[in-house]
Amino acid sequence: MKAYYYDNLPGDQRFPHDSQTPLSESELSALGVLYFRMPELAGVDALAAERGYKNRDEITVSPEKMGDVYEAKVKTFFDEHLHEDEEIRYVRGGRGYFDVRDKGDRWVRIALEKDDLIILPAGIYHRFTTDESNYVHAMRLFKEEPKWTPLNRSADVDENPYRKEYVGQYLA
Ligand code: KMT
Ligand code: NI
Repeated sequence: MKAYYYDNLPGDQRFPHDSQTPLSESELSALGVLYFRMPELAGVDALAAERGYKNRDEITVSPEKMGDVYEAKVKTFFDEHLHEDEEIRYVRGGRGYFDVRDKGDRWVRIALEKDDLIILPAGIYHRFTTDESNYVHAMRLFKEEPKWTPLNRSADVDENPYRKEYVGQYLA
């Protein structure tokens, strides 16, 4: 895992966009974003049990798996959104970038690779993309019924109760 400010320069979303300004794990946790290195699945099972997770699935985001819809999917994942539930993502292979907003509404890029696990709190604005390798295999963990419909950023979603709770807890 490596976290840094996104450079906001033009160019494919899958490029690193590394501004060379890193963030530490504690800076991430101040935004409610928790990182764990998980070389063993048993560690994930324990974390999931402790936090009340009941469901999980696995997804491979790649042109081989997704075919013609790959490019469209990757663009959709990169639309800024939030979820009304905490989300855990555990990378099993390949690489991906989760971008989250910081207190000043700047994009922070979190580069994940195999055995990296991240917890994004409910209500945080974020987006996802593969990197230039166009391949990531990830486990997605859900608390209950997958209530992880992406709510794209808008003035309305800014007023969503889960958003307001997140802002009150982490950005106030
Ligand atoms: C999300 O919430 O944006 C995603 O789950 C992206 C795909 S998981 C690698
Ligand atoms: Ni999401």
